[in-house]
Amino acid sequence: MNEAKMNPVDEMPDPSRRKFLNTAAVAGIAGAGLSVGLSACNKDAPAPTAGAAAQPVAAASHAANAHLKPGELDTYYGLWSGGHTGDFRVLGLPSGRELHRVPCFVPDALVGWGHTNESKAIMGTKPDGSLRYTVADTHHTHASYKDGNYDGRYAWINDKINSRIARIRLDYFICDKITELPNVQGFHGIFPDKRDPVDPAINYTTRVFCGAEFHIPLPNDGRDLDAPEKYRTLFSCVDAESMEVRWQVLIDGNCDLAATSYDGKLAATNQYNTEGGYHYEGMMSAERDACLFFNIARIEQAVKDGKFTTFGTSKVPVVDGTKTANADPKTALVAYVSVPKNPHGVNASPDGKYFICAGKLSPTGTVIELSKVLEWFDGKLDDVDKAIVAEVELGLGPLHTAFDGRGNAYTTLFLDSQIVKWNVEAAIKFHAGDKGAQYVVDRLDVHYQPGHINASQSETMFADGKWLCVGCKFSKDRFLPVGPLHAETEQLVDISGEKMVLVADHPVRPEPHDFIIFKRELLSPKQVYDINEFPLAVKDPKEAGVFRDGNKVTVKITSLAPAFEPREFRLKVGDEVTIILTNLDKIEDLTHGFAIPKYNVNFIVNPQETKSITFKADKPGVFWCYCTHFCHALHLEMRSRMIVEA
Ligand code: RUQ
Ligand code: CUA
Ligand code: CA
Repeated sequence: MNEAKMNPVDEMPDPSRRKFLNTAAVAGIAGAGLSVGLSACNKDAPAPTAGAAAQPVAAASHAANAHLKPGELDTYYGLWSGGHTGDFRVLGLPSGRELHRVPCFVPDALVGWGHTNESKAIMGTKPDGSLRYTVADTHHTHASYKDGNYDGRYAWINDKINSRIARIRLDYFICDKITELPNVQGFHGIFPDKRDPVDPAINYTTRVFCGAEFHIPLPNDGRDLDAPEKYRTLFSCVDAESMEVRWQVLIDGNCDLAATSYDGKLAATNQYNTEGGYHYEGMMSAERDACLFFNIARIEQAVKDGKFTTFGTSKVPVVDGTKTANADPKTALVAYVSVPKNPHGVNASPDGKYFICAGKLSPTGTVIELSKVLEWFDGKLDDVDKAIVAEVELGLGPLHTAFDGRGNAYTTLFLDSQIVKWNVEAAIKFHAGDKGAQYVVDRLDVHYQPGHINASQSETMFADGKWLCVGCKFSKDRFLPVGPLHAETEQLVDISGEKMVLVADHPVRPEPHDFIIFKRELLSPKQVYDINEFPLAVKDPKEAGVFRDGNKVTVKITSLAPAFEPREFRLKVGDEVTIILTNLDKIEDLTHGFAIPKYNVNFIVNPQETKSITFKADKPGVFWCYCTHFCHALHLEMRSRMIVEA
C-alpha cells in the first residue's frame, strides 16, 4: 500500500512523458495496420476538453479522504481478478489495501490449496491424483444480486486458459465449486443475471452467463483442423446454485465481455470477430462488428421443447443462435446489433435503460436502448439496429465504462491514456441531431494505458458516484524500478464532484483485470467456521490418534493452542497416510498451520476448520510437524513428532 501522492508536481501531466507513450502505443498499432480505423474520427463531434489536470489543492483534500488513519476501516470492499496469477483478490477501499487473496484455480502454499484433499476435489484431479490444471488466467469477477444490489452470497470468476468458472462463497471467502465449460476456448466475459425473466418472485441471481472468445471445431476432437470456416463459439449459461452448465448457444462470430439487464430478460456479449478471422487482419477486416442480445426466456423454452443439439461427449443442450436461424424476431433467440469495429466492453447503466459498448478500434461509444431491443423481439421494431440511440466519439481506444448514478459514464481510453466522463442523455441528444449538446464533461490523464474501470456500486442500481478505480496496464515510471517486470498501476479517482480528481496510485502485482466495488454493509463474513460444515471433523482431542487398516493409515489430529493432539504418532514406510486436522480453537484470528518437513506438506486450519491431506510415507526418520502460522506465545513449541519406522 502506498499513500496518496500529495506532491502537486506529480499530479501535473508531463507532456513529454505522455507524448512518448502515445507515440509508442500508436506506432505499435499503426504497424499492425490499425491506424485507419483509429483516425476515422467524427468531424462533427465537439472538441474534446483539454486534459484536466487535478488541481493540487483539491487533490490534497480529496486524498485526505482516501487516507485512513491507523485502525480505521475501509467503507467499501473491492473484489479483483488477479489475471494470470490465477487468483481472486479482496481490497479495502478507498485505502487500496489488499486484505486477502482467495485461492481458486491455482495452488496456494499458505492455505494449502491444491494440496489438501478438499481443495483438490474442488480443483479436479487426473486419475493419478495429481491436479488437472495448475495455471489460470482470471479476468472478470461479479457477485450475486438481489433486487438490483449485491446480496453477499457468491462471487464468480473466470479462468480464460482452461475455460473454468469458480464460485467464491462470500460468507467465508472461499472457493467452493469450479466448473469446466464444455466445447469452448478463451472463456472471457462473465455476468450473473439479476432476476428471473419469467418468475417475478425470483428477484435474485440464479444463472451466470459466460462468453467464449476463440473459435474451435465442435467438438474439438481432431476434426476440421484445417477448416477454420467451420470453427464456432458458444455462449454458456451456468446454474448459480448447482454450478452445472444449463445450456449453450451456438452463435455466429465470437463472444468477449458479458452483461445482463436489470429485468432479467436479456444477456449480452460484444463481439469483435464477426468476420470469423483466424489472424488479426481477418478479425479487423469489417468496419462493424456486433453486440448480441440473448432472450433468456425464449432460450429456456427452446431447451424445454427439446429444440437443441449436443456436441461430442457433452450432454449440455446447445440451441441455435446463428443469424440465419434467428432472422424472424418473433421467434428469435438472439438479436445481432451492429456496433463499430472490434468493440470491447459492454456495460449496463444503473438506471436499467442502456447497454454501452466501447469501440476499441473505433473512437466511439455506442448506446443501445434495452426497451427497443425488447420491441424488436416483440416484432414492433423493424430493424434491431434502431435500438442504437447514440454512437458518439469519445477518444482513442475506448474499452470499459463505469457509471456514477447521476447520468454520467466514465470510459477508459487505452490509447489516449485517459478517462473520459460523458453524459449519456446528452450523448443521445447529440446523436439525435442536437449538435450543441455537450456530452463530454471531463477528461483525466491516467498512468498509463487504462483497461478496466469501475466505480463504487457501479454495476448495481445503487451506483453512488463516490470512488472510481482504473486499472492501468502500464506503470512505466510511476514506481521504483524492480527489474524488467513492472507493477501495474491501479489508480483511485474521486468522482464525487464535476471534475474527476486523481488521488492515489497503487502498485499491483500483474495483472488484475476487472473488479467490482461495493459498500461494506452488503457483506457479513463469518470469522469462525461452523465445525459441522466438515464431515471429517475431529470434534474432541479424545478422538485424535492413529487408525490403521492394513497399510492405509488415518491420523486424526486436533489443534488447540499451543498443542497438537496427538503429540507424536508412528507410521511405517509404505503406509498410505491421510492426516485429518481439526482446529478446535474457537477464537477469531486463531489460525494454525501444519507443515511436515521433507514431505512437502503445509496447510492452515482456521478456527473450527477441518482439512485433510493424503501422502505416502516413503522415508524413515523423525519429522517434526510444526505450526507454520503464528498463533500463540508457544507457537514455536507447537509441534507433533511424526516417527516413520523403516
Ligand atoms: S478484458 S481491458 Cu479481459 Cu476484461 Cu478489457
Ligand atoms: Cu499454532 Cu502457531
Ligand atoms: Ca472485427
